[in-house]
Amino acid sequence: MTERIERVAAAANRIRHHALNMGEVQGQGYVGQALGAADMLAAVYADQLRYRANDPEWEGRDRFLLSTGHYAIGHYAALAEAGIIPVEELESYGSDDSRLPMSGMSTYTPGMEISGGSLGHGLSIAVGIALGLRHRAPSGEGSSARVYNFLSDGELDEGSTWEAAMGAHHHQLGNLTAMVDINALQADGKTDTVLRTEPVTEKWEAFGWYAQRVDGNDVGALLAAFDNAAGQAAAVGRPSVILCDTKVGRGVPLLEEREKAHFMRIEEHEWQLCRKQLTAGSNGKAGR
Ligand SMILES: Cc1ncc(C[n+]2csc(CCOP(=O)(O)OP(=O)(O)O)c2C)c(N)n1
Ligand SMILES: [Mg+2]
Repeated sequence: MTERIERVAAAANRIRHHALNMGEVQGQGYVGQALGAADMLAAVYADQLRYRANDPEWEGRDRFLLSTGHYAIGHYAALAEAGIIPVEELESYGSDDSRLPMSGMSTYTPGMEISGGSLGHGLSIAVGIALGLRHRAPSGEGSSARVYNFLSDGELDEGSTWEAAMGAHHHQLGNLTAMVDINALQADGKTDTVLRTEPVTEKWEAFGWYAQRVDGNDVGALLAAFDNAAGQAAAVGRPSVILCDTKVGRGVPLLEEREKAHFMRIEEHEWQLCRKQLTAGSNGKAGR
């Protein structure tokens, strides 16, 4: 397990560096979310997902659906880490004619399965894809591909998320795993001041899901949760959700302390400091 954790943590560290480099291109953006969710994204791309880097539309691939389109910066970093898009392309982020627009769009980017910016729709699409995969294989036995849906705590405000949750349970979608980034933040402020969604774990359980809540910045805890989900949920046809408490800006103290963290403006002279802080924090403990 130690080697596995180190490998994923090192990937998370690279994802964070990529995200800072991309953020600098625009001078602003959803950098805090990328840093906060880097461990979740690394756990998916460096440990869980079956994919072919040179054939992103390979039929047998696991599907990773980014419901939160504004997290695209973190997702692009993960796609580069996975070898699906070239690292050099990241510097085109948000520019005219780039394949990497500021909000994730499936028509532009290899490996971006959906256009998720209209929040609250990702889980419904994931349910449809998971059902489709079950029915689709020529043998009639269904595909063994899995569907991962990444959503945010803000999306738990949306009724459509809970309709989809009910549907997944009804259809016994053991091939579906949802991951919720609980960073306690939304565009309009702290999540508990916008709409109190707690107790979150109990809600998912009541909707029939196998729910686990973990520190989303602890790679070991994330991997253990994926292992539990595979063993206990998928086997009995139960959808599973991993509720991940994360810290916005994780790994860069300057950004962890920002008041306005949803969409950050970072001054020119601060980027180098951000990188230095990230490197200092990760020395000797890859990715953390
Ligand atoms: C259906 C819909 N309503 C509103 C918005 C505007 N919006 C963009 S990001 C955001 C915040 C959602 O919460 P969360 O994803 O938890 O925010 P973060 O953690 O990134 O701050 C909102 C309301 C949207 N994109 N889609
Ligand atoms: Mg949030």
